[in-house]
Amino acid sequence: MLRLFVALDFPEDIRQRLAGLGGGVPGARWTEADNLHLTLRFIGEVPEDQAAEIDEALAGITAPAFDLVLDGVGVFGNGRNARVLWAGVERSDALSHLQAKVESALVRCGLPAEERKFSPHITLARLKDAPKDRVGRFIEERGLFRAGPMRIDHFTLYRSQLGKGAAVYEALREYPLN
Ligand code: 2AM
Repeated sequence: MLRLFVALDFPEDIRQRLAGLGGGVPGARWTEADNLHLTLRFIGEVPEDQAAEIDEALAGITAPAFDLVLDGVGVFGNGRNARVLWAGVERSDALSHLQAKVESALVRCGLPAEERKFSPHITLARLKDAPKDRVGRFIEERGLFRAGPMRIDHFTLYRSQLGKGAAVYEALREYPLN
């Protein structure tokens, strides 16, 4: 079985800037610079023959390349249940278009449709018992964060391997946008 997801990756300088946002929140586990990405679709565990079908379906996607701007930071969950600190993106029809194409390609491969609304974000940290005031201060202080525009000219199929520490992500294949 392979644990898969589809994501956008970012150039080194952008990843360094995102990683540079980290710090100052007790109970936060920060994503390493190399692991920062924007998930288009989490697939989960699939057998190898289905993974091959998924690869083929993703390779068949045609969608235009586009420019993306990263904009602001936020949190999923609130109060004592704050779970994830993230960086956001400016609204992008091209991004939504690509995500919809990925979604329908995967449904055609027999995966169940994603029920949750697409809310594009880059996970900066996972939180456990983070003090509310420190989370609030992080968001205030980093609220003006912006990066880009950057050219998005491919998307990537990743394998995730869970272990003792942070998950290890391996790029299996890149699919060009035209
Ligand atoms: P997250 O960063 O918001 O947690 C690899 O795990 C990627 O897939 C992560 O970016 C994660 O998003 C995303 N993802 C979406 N749904 C998931 C799920 N049910 N389990 C694990 N990861 C999921």
